[in-house]
Amino acid sequence: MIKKNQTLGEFIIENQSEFAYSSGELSRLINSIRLAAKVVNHEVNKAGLVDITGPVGETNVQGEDQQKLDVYANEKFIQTLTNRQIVCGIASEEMDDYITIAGKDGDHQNKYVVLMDPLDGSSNIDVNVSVGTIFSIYRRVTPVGTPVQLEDFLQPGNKQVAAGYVVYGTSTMLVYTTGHGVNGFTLNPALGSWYLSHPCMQYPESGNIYSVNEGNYVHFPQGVKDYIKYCQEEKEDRPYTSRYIGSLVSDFHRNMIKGGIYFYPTSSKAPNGKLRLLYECNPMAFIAEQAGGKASDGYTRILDIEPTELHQRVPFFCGSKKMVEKAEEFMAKYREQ
Ligand code: P6P
Repeated sequence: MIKKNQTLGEFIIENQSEFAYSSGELSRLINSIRLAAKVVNHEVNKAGLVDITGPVGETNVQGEDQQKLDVYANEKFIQTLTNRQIVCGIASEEMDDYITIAGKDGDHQNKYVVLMDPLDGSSNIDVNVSVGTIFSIYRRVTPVGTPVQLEDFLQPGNKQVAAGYVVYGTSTMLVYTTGHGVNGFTLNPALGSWYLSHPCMQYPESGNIYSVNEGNYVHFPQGVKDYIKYCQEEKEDRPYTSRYIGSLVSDFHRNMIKGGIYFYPTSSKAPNGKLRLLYECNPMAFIAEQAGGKASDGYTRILDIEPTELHQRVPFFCGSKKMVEKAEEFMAKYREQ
């Protein structure tokens, strides 16, 4: 039941039956994410005022400087998920390995694992550009009652039970899917409530925005170069508009509303692209497909890729279906047989 402006809490209760294995645990999981998102939003919004921006002096598993807000956001989501006794394991961009949560009696009865990028685009924090949180939720595959294992995290994206993102932008939004469409909730910071502002989000079938870091052009394979030139030529509905914020969540969110394609392809500098399969590409691909869009690595559906490592990277093309299919046509021309 979709009623515009209903609160997130009302929405979850009214749509409880849609959640896989609707034992209420997934609802409580989504509720815990909305609480953590509010807390992180508060810190993100005052980052310029207190000394929690800027590198913390350590680097994460990706070798990227850890901004203090990265560390803070990671801790807040872990704390909230652990306190609510809902998940049996968490993997994060900010942690080399996953963590196991034994549950209140140490009996490992919790059924869900969460994979997240707690603060994506964090290099934008100290220049006041929007950032985001991305999360992906699976039901564990190992027996309930035993400690969670790596295989509980290395599941293909088509097994996700829920996925979503928070965009800390001009307004703060939580956008998520449980496999029954995509709904966007806007935070009213004065009341601390999330309101259903964007029910049943759908990509326009095509669009005229392309989002890629063109500074990497010389390093792209010929198929990507040809597609970029296709976007730029004066023909049919082109040239398209180039929009690239450098924050996946923001570029994705704008393109889902206006129509467009985001791509972070393979290059000679980054043979597997930059984005991580498990906690960036899979959740965004689940949302994209639920909103009528498409997501691939240029050849293969993202959600069908069998993961091999927790932090593995994949090339990523995501957006309006017709635009992704056109990009794939150019990629196919040069595919080594
Ligand atoms: P580049 C942020 O670090 C991120 O993971 C995405 O949010 C963003 O789209 C991309 O990397 C930007 O990478 O190499 O273009 O600066």
